[in-house]
Amino acid sequence: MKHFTSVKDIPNLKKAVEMAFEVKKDRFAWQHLGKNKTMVLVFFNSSLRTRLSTQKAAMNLGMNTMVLNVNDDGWNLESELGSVMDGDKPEHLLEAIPVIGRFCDIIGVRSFARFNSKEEDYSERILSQFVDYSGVPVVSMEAATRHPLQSFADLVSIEEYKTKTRPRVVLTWAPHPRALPQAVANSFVEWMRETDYELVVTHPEGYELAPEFMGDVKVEYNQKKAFEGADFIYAKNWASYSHYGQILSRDFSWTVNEEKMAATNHARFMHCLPVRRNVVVTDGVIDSSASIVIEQAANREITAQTVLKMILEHSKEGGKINQ
Ligand code: SN0
Repeated sequence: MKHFTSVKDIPNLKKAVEMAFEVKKDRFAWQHLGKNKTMVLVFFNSSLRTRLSTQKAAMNLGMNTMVLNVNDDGWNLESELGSVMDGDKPEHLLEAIPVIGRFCDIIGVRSFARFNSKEEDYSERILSQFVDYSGVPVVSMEAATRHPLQSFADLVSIEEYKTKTRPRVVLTWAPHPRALPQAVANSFVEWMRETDYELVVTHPEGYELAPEFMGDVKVEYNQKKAFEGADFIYAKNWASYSHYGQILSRDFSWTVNEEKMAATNHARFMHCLPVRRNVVVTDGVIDSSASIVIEQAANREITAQTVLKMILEHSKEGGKINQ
């Protein structure tokens, strides 16, 4: 694997999950792989888990890490091709990206959907520019339409906690005060479709995810029905895709609460975090023993390390890494 921008980059997902469990058993067993190698983490947006887990993962492999918070520390970067740069952006990604690439062996990049236009976000312009111009492997740390490092940790968490081979996994929309990207939800669906789990997505009308992510996945508009018999409840807000970037509902009747969890098959509660308590999920649920959100977050280190390990191993086998 050279780049990691979606589940499609993983040659064998079953093997990757097995590898994640190997890594979890002894995360310091591959320190030699990253010796004298450097990862740069580029953030266009805020981060807590991704920042810490990815750095920790790189360090577990013996790598050095450098972090660039573009909005705070760097030049304001232009991404549009052909733009006349007489505004407030002094540097273009066309220079910034290859320069960053000269100082490292792997780049991680976080660049959320900007909600200016669906076409712009869904073209993944920024992420693609990193892949095209950096000259080194690129790891998505959440791009406009996907958050694959999160989804890999979600999958490993479900594998850890499932009590049957084919659990019923329910992705539920939940209310939120801000318009959030579809990336986590898109990616979760994309990864779950690679398994043989029973996947159900529930949301109010108008919140349908992009068809290329949903395929033939079942949508159940009645949240109560969707929860029946569920083994995992994954809550997440996203803004509308059809009415792109808009908030169509703030309906608190979609908040995940104790009563709804009681209708499930003793389901585990999941969320990628950060989570708005008593908006997305009640204190009663997230503080209960059903909640695995902290373990899920802890698995971010494990799966990020698995991804970096795969990239380093690929480069060792002759795939080009810096110089
Ligand atoms: C991001 C999102 O894509 O939904 C990152 C999730 C890993 N979430 C937020 O930006 C939440 C911000 C908020 O105001 O609650």
